[in-house]
Amino acid sequence: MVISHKLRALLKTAESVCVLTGAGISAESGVETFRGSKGLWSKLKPEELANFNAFMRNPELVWEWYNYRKKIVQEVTPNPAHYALARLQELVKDFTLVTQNIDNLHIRAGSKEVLELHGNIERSYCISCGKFAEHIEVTPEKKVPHCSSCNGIIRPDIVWFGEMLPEGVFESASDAAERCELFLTVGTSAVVYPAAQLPLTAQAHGAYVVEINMERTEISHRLQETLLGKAGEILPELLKIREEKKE
Ligand code: BJW
Ligand code: ZN
Repeated sequence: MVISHKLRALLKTAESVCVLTGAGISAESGVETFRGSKGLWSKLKPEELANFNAFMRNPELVWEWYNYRKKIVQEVTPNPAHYALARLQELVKDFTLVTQNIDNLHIRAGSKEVLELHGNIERSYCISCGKFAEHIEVTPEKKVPHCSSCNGIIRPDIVWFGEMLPEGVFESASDAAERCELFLTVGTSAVVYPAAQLPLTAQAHGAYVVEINMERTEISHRLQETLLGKAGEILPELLKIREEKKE
């Protein structure tokens, strides 16, 4: 992998960095991505599981699906890519981590104030009164959890297609993209909006935008650099360059 002089220089000097992550950053932890021949959606149809109408039609099925995935993400551990970003945050004055992932792995790796665009699988809330649910349990006997206050149906706190992102979160991510000097887009196919807009916003405001992915994506041709390879190998390399700055 060749790291350009420009990126090396920015890694040493940038005081404002914004990073967007997607499912690919957790692939090396053992969490399946969505798209691609081995992705979750090569086997399952998102329109049957990842929208509100599908949930209302068959909440039992949707809960079974999220419960299964919740178990997986609880069993896996963060990988060197997650840890590299948590460490980078300590070295950069203005650092913003924006994730599309719902797997909680950035927080478990020690990242702070993560902007979660698409929710978090560890949380859930009542569709009637909006109250967050504490310890929900889905069992063969109790397949759909209900609210302890109003008995409404509880849903996972995940942003499905056609739903608005959590209030203020995308706005904070856009602000960070607009003011950063260096923007990294890591392990995302960049096809889901508005998240995929962030690298382009950063670029329009003068940032140097670098993509880290196993393959080129929909937006590669518009960015300054694409580093092809595993996030768990490339991000620790980039971190090393930042850490060398101190010597
Ligand atoms: C590695 C690697 C390694 C592998 N190292 N890399 C036209 C029709 C209908 C809707 C729309 C439309 N145009 C736009 C829309 C809106 C829609 C949208 O964008 N749709 C497009 C797909 C067309 N967006 C929305 O609906 C959003 N809301 C919205 O816009 O609100 C306004 C609005 C309201 C009302 C009406 C209309 C608009 C909400 C989007 C929510 C997305 N939620 C999901 C599902 C969660 C459910 C679940 O988890 O079960 O979030 S979609 C799914 O995709 C998930 C992800 O966060 C998201 C992004 O995927 P990501 O992270 O990029 O993963 P992959 O798998 O795609 O890519 C992985 C990449 O990693 C690959 O490139 C690999 O190469 C790479 N990789 N290993 C580095 N080791
Ligand atoms: Zn309720």
